Amino acid sequence: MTQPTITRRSFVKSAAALGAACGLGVAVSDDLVHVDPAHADTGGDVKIVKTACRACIASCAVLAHVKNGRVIKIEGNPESPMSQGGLCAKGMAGIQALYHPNRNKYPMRRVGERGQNQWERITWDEAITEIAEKLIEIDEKYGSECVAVSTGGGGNPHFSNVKRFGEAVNTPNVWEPGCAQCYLPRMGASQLSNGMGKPNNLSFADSNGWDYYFTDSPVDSLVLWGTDPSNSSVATGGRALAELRAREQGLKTVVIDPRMTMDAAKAEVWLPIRPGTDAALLMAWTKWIIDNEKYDEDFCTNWTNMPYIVNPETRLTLKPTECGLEGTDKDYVIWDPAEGKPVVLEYPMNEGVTPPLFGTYEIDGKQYPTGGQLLKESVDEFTLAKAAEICWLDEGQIEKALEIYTSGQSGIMQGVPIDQYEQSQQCALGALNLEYLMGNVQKPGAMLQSFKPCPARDQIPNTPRFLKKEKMLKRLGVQEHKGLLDWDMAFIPAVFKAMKDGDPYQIHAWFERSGNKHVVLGNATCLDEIVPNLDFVCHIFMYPTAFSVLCADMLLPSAEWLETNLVIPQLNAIVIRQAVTHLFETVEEGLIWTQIVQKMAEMGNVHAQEAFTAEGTNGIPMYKNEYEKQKLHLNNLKMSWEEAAEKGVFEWCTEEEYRTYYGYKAVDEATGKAKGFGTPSKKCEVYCESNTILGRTGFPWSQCFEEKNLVLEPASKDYEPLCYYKEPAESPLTDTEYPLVLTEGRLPMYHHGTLRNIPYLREIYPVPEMWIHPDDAATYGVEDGQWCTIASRRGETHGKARVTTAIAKGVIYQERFWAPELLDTDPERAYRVMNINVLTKNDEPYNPEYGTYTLRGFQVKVTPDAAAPEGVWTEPEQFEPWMPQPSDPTEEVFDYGA
Ligand SMILES: Nc1nc2c(c(=O)[nH]1)N[C@H]1C(S)=C(S)[C@@H](COP(=O)(O)OP(=O)(O)OC[C@H]3O[C@@H](n4cnc5c(=O)[nH]c(N)nc54)[C@H](O)[C@@H]3O)O[C@H]1N2
Ligand SMILES: Nc1nc2c(c(=O)[nH]1)N[C@H]1C(S)=C(S)[C@@H](COP(=O)(O)OP(=O)(O)OC[C@H]3O[C@@H](n4cnc5c(=O)[nH]c(N)nc54)[C@H](O)[C@@H]3O)O[C@H]1N2
Ligand code: SF4
Ligand SMILES: [Mo]
Repeated sequence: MTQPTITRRSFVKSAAALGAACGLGVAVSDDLVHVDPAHADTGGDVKIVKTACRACIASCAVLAHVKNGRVIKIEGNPESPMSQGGLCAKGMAGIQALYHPNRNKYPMRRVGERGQNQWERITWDEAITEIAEKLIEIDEKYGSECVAVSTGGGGNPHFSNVKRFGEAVNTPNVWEPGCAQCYLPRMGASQLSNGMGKPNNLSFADSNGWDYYFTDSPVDSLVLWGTDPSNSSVATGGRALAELRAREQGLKTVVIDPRMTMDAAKAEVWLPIRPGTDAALLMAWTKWIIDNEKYDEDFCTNWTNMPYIVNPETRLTLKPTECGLEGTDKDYVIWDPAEGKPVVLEYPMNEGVTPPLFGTYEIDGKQYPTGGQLLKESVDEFTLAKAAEICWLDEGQIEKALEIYTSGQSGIMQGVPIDQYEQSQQCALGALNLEYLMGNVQKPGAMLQSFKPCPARDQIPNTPRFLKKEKMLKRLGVQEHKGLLDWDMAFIPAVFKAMKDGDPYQIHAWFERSGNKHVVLGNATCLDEIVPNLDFVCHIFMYPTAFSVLCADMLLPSAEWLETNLVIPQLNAIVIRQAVTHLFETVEEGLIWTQIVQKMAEMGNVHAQEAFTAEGTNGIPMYKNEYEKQKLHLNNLKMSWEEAAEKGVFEWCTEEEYRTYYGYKAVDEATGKAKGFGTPSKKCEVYCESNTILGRTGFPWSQCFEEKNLVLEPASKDYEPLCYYKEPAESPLTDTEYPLVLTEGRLPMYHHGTLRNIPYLREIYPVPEMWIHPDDAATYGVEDGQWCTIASRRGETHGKARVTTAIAKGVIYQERFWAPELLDTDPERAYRVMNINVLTKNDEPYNPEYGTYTLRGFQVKVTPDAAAPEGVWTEPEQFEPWMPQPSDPTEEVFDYGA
């Protein structure tokens, strides 16, 4: 680092008392660390450092202007392949976040009771030693599975670090509030049904849909099915869509969303669907496409398992041995219409045979349907009229949308709402099946692509998997919800039950590394009953939140994005995030985990010692410092970190090499046949038997290091191979007490629970809007701009009404929010006062595959309030205490090696 730094003042080792107890909140005015409020503009040269934002998942490239060691300006880097120089308000707020007066500046230990907000500063050495001792004590007394570790999902580049930490301390109980509620269902369904690799799925907000970042993509139309790129990927996906629309040939869009989003305002068709009913509409689309023969017959016949014959008894594809044919259990059976008999499939297709997609055939006196036939029968009832009735839509508009989707090249982008209710896996399978029917796979202009993968890594995989089988089997909740095995995560409601009731064992410690868990977890008030049963809670974050004050015993200060390094693959380029400064005693989160494990190793913990060896970790040991870590990211590129950081943004292959299509047709040299897909049959599984097999055995995700082919007990009920529709458990059709359906959707100026302490962002959007249709507003006596109480069966909170026809009738929209300004005076209210997650559910029914609980599509009632909630800031001048206090860089706390 070339900037001047404040010298390290024995930060790490000194055990002397460092200061009196203090609170954390509105403006921490202790002067334990010197802060110079003067702006940096006092002469000197401006240096421009190439880095990348981390305020959401998109990682837009940034040019940071640095003067006298202080960041004075940030702007978008035009070399950025996905954002092309754009930045959103969250990114622009980077300086306010970095120099926020309430940064967690050094490790703190709680003094006084939880919730009293009294803290004392401790050294890093004290903190790490205390944690290591606790972990070893818990391991020896109760077993290491009694430690829970959680992280944040959305936008988290260090997701797998946390899992590596879990493995290093030998606990299977790692989890995060996204996962079953975000992306895993869409990703898992895609992996099970096409095996194209983890990133190849229908999510656009998670930076997929790569073909659409090139304006020459031959895409004619797109279906935005519950996704809102202009708000959820502002500078990347939102920008790319705007550019596709602006092309001469334009871009038609269909938006399926209870809200008139910015993208819906530009769409040909807006379908304001009732939240929680997407599966019904997906099934109606499937039926219409089959009935109107709009499917791609060639793709369906040759590259899906629609023609495969299914055994109704096993509910799996028929094996040759089950019908008197010669072959193995790895073979499949199709119907030969010319011969009028079943034959064993010769991959990819028997010469001269065109097997039927639909129909039921008699073999030895028994009836056997094809996979396609079962799909057809499953959607039989779902006429457009029926879907219109269930989903509160206009039948004609549904048909218009279908006509757009089925003429020309299209693609479905499926967003996060479908991951947030019971039918997560069903909706993901349903949408994938539409794309398989249309043959929208790996072709130019399609959503589902498997472009050339970048050899560098943005996540260091947790391939170590050095958890032993007996520990793996202690992972809470995965026996029933085996889809969680894909991400090596535990089932949140089971973890909370273990914390609260000690069932099946008591969790004793919780390490939480992200923002405000009270704002992102379903039914977040449940933490009140849980946390008192824990011996030790450690929170690792950049600022104090309600979770810090109400739950934590120790706070560790993590680095802001302008203080961190990362390698980020984007399309055919790599974007580098590099530390522009370093403040106080903050530490990059990945390295905090390393320090803890290293200390445990020093103390003689064998498992921790193994974490640093290739043998103990199945090949990828835990890195010891920042340099080792960056090397791990870059080693396949044979490039040094310095070289990469100097470039900032660079191509690792050309656009032509990157945009590879029809990979499934390429010849596999080993077999001389087409490569196909990554499923057992090498075909896209429209009849997703892999889902059923997952539920019965845990395959393909049940391997652990010790036992590669672990077979788990079956779940209590079969996982279904095809999408089905279930009315939401809390339903407006039957609920008279709570008549309105609630849903959520992203705000462009915040990321989950973050940034509510940023003055300029709060100025733009000070409190959450509660969208309500004018007819409902009239019914419940709500005026535009009026504060309201929203209540569910689990609690109540507040929002400020926006009366608008931009929301479907009968539906309420409000996004998560909290009030950091109340942390000092009333930390409970800080998270309860306007937080939708005091209303959401984390109880049954759960999605069978992943255990998804319900965050969207449940019932509420609305009543007008007499006054605004006390103490919530709304006026620009009120945010003054949070204005940035720039300060000089400090030396890194730990020795990062060279
Ligand atoms: N009601 C309702 N609830 C929801 C959702 C919803 O739509 N409605 N959405 C769900 C979804 S999709 C998700 S993904 C989850 C998100 O819930 P979380 O995953 O808990 O929230 P994130 O913001 O992703 O958490 C990541 C946090 O980590 C911080 N962070 C990033 N890098 C670092 C680092 O290096 N160190 C540390 N210590 N912190 C870092 C970020 O600032 C961010 O606050 O919420 C879920 N909850
Ligand atoms: N600014 C910002 N950007 C973010 C995030 C953030 O917190 N803030 N979070 C990141 C993360 S982790 C994620 S997962 C992505 C999510 O990004 P998206 O997938 O785009 O998700 P949302 O914007 O939450 O929801 C999309 C739309 O779904 C609509 N919707 C609500 N309920 C339903 C329903 O039942 N059916 C249908 N069809 N639509 C419904 C909402 O009105 C909303 O407009 O965003 C990422 N980007
Ligand atoms: S979209 Fe905004 S918050 Fe996300 S990385 Fe880009 S600038 Fe940062
Ligand atoms: Mo997410």
